[in-house]
Amino acid sequence: MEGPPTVAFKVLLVGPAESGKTSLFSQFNNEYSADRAPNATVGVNFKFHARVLPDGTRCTIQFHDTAGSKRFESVVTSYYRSVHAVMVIIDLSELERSISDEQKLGADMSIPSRLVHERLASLQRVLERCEGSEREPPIIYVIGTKTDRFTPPLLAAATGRAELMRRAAAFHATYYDACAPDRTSAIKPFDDIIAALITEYVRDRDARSHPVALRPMAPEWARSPACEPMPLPGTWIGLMLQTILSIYCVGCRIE
Ligand SMILES: Nc1nc2c(ncn2[C@@H]2O[C@H](COP(=O)(O)OP(=O)(O)OP(=O)(O)O)[C@@H](O)[C@H]2O)c(=O)[nH]1
Ligand SMILES: [Mg+2]
Repeated sequence: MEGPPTVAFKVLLVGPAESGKTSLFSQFNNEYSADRAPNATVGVNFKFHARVLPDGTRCTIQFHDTAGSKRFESVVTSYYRSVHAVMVIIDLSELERSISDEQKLGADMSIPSRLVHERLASLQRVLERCEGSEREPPIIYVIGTKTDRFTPPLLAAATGRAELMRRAAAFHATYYDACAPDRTSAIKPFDDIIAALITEYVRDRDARSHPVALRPMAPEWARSPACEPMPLPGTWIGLMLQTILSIYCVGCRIE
């Protein structure tokens, strides 16, 4: 017997080495420990999360936590195939440190710092790698992390964060601030991405089962004189000719 359908979604966590991907993901998996930093990821680790819709449809979301180290780049690139969503994790404290170092060296601050420029270019590469994915373009979330390394007013003024938010908006990506020790901010992007994928799936499925959604006519329009059928002169002439012709034919058959 056929059971309720199952749908699967694939989500990729990407970002530079040590940006904090595994730490955020471990909060979402209830495995986070403040006393123990995670080991650097080797290749790709994945975990499944499941949700069941009210009609019994089972949604499986596969999260792939990738290594940021350059030596795994080619392995990670192959994981972009058939992806539905990508979470790009960027360390805000590293960006800010690099900006202030450049300021101290008297760099021209009207152009984005070298590291900000590099991180933004990596966002562009993420988009290019997503071409031909299952959902094109995939949902992209940009997450600026390690916000606990800023005091609140400094975070709002962070130039690296502002650049990142601007670029995320240009890519139609949603931006989040997060920090691994703060569970609420760490798990929010994961919960939101699951909700977005499921909402989109349900919307597409319902659109397929009701392909033409016509709006019912408002009662006042139906009563309006403009909607009364109009006797067209052409219609009357046609009817008269048809009647004469049928009388003639019947007459012929009687004789
Ligand atoms: N203060 C602070 N430290 C963090 C945060 N997130 C991660 N870290 C630290 O940053 C370091 C790297 O974190 P990971 O989660 O392993 O980073 P990753 O992106 O998974 O690194 P790779 O697996 O090598 O790509 C560890 O020492 C973490 O403890 C955060 O939000 N705040
Ligand atoms: Mg990792």
